[in-house]
Amino acid sequence: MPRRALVRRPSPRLAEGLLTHVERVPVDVDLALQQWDGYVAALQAEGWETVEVPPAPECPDSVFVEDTVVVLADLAVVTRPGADERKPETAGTEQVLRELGYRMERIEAPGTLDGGDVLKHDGTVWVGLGGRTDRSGAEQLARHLEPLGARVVGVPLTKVLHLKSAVTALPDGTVVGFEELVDDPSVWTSFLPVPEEPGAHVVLLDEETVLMSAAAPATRRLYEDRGLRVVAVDITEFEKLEGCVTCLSVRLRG
Ligand code: CIR
Repeated sequence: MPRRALVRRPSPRLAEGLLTHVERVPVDVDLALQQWDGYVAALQAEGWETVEVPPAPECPDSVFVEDTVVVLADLAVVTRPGADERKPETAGTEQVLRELGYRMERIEAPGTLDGGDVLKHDGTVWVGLGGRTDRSGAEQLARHLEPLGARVVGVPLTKVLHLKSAVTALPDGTVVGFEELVDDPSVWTSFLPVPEEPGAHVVLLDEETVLMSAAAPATRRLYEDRGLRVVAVDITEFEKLEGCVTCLSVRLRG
């Protein structure tokens, strides 16, 4: 089965992206475009076919395509993003996944859910309940995913934008997080604190390889000491907008 990833070219208005937990720092849009090319090239070099969602130039945050959909097996649940500015972003993602043959469901109003709040590993789906995802959104997601055998667990989120800004999972299921930003690490039996905030964000490329930000060298060494191969990319311009490696793509596993 091909391993595909959805990506979406940054908007020329990227620098106007939303900010919630960090101060605005000027974004270099040309550099962001170069970094996005580097991110896409890194996925491709690791054997992932990338599929571009049609750009949404009028939506500054549209590059963060992960927030627009949750995909499990043959089902794509189109989200209803918590920020009104981001709600128009879902149409393009829905169109592409429909063309790829996915079954479609949708988070309906008044519920909200951002894909960045959804961490999946081995049949469990943790959903961060914070500024962007509410209980109705999480309940709707559970109704769509539970028939596929998933166990959906809501977790509190107050310190960061999205659940996956706080924690992600390594290939062996160890949940990694920058502890200061995790509301309740005891949710996970195997929680590993990492020394740098961007180190908490990994994209699983295969069973032994993770993609992560170049801004977390000490965490990179920690992962390498655990036997993982690490691909690191510069994404400084997206980090200024509370983005991370996870939110720049949607991985479709065949
Ligand atoms: C936002 O506030 O929605 C964007 N500036 C950042 C979204 C990052 N997405 C993610 O972590 N999944």
